[in-house]
Amino acid sequence: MAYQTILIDTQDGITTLTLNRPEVLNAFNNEMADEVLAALKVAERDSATRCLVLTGAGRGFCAGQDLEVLRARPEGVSFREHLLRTYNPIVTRMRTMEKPIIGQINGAAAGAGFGLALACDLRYMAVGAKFRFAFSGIGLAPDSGTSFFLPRLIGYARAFELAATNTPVAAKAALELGLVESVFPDETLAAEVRAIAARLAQGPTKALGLLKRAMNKAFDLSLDEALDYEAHLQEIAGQTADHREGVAAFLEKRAPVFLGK
Ligand code: LHQ
Repeated sequence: MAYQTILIDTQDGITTLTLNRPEVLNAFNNEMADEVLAALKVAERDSATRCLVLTGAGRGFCAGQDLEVLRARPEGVSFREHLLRTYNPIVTRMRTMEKPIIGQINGAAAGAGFGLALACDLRYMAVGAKFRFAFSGIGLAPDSGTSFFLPRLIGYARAFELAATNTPVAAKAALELGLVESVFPDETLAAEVRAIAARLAQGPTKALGLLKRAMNKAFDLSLDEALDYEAHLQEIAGQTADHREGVAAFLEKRAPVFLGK
């Protein structure tokens, strides 16, 4: 499929989705939202994708909604309808896709772009990049899952402070807060992420998908319910070829070769 606003590259089990409107720090217009959603659907189905990397072209990761589009909005356009059509299904897809998603935060991530970064399973950040909540800066409430993810990651008061004051969060501060897993020099970020993604892409993809499902669901469960859900998922994992391969490789004292099946 030919995309106009994103780039897709799939190699060695890793699909890289690059937001590609660098002249506006990869801010979203409707076309980009549609294309991201379409590409996520393809990545979810495609067995050649065993790990997804989300990043931005140029010096930004994603500046959220394109504010020129917002300024030009005709009377009567509903923000609710807009969100239901764009960021909400994107964030839902990212959380329900049973494959690891890495945010390669190459530059500024703000507003819905911050939300997308937070919706990834893992975040690795360039030292020169920054996060900005942005919504409060333009008199808006949170969207794109930011009110959901931020307090879960860093606790309520820190999340509220960051959001209410709209203070930019530099990479080192993001690391200290627990917003990202590691910070790398700008010039080596892509290679570092590639190495991490390669490791995940060679993993037992089905089991990693079930791990993602279990950990996300556990937020809403009691211990008894979580134990029961784990037993249910283990029944599924126990029937995969990768499980059989993992046990055989251990007993034969060799590295497992997981095929994602
Ligand atoms: C931009 C943008 C941008 C257009 C930078 N649009 N041009 C959606 C719709 C409905 C309801 C509510 O919610 C939403 C979701 C949202 O995402 S709302 C939040 C929208 N995003 C923002 O408010 C973020 C605005 N941008 C910023 O805060 C900064 O630009 C960041 C922190 C992203 C980067 O800061 P700097 O590195 O200092 O870059 P800059 O500010 O100088 O921007 C560079 C250029 O990019 C500049 O254009 P220029 O022609 O002067 O080079 C900006 O105008 C443009 N740009 N964000 N969202």
